[in-house]
Amino acid sequence: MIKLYDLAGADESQRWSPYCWRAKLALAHKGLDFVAIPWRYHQKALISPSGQNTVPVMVDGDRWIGDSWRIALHLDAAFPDRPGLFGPRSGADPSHALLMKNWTEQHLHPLLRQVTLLDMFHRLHSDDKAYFRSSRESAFGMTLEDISRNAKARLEQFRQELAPLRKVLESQPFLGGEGATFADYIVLAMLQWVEIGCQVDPLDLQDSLVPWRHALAPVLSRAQRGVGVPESGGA
Ligand SMILES: N[C@@H](CCC(=O)N[C@@H](CS)C(=O)NCC(=O)O)C(=O)O
Repeated sequence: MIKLYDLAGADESQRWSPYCWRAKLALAHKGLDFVAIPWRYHQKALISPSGQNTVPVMVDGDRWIGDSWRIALHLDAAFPDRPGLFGPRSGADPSHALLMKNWTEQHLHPLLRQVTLLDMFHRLHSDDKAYFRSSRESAFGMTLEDISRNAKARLEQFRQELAPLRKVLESQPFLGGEGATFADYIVLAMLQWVEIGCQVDPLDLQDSLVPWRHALAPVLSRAQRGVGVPESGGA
């Protein structure tokens, strides 16, 4: 069975990494069984065969693949008979999803770090806390507490920044068109980050994105099935 190294908190059922959610949702979309192995920041050695030091890392047979975007491209190419990740059929042009990837990573994730970092810190495994605090504080040039000082206002700003998505969904059911694509999963993964990382609903109840999110519930529930499968079950 495919294995995915998946960031976990102190409680191993708490999996909030948006990048890992992208990979889990991609696997679920393809209808592939997988086991999402809990991984913590201090366990870099476990993923070293991939040649990178971030998760997700997927192990498919003897292939180690890191990076959520590369994982999605690999799955679409390696399982061409399964539903396409970038269009109705495998092998479709991924450009629209690449735009979503870059918009979320460069514009929305920086806002969400100010919402989530301190809560995530409190939920981390004790062996991860010192590394997480010092790496994030040196990247921001301020303490986690200062980064998160305006968390409520940043969450409100995040909600407003989603306006282009609401506009797209006025004329089509999914961000990828008539069916969900990896573009949809990139956004859904980001919402999972907020919901699990800081136990806050990322969307206002009245948000017109709520029905779109509900429509993705089946794939999300398949993605969640990979979390909690004992590793020995896939050996
Ligand atoms: N470009 C990578 C980013 C992955 C990433 O940043 N993952 C975080 C968890 S959300 C990580 O593993 N960080 C390790 C660290 O900060 O040491 C992807 O799309 O997979």
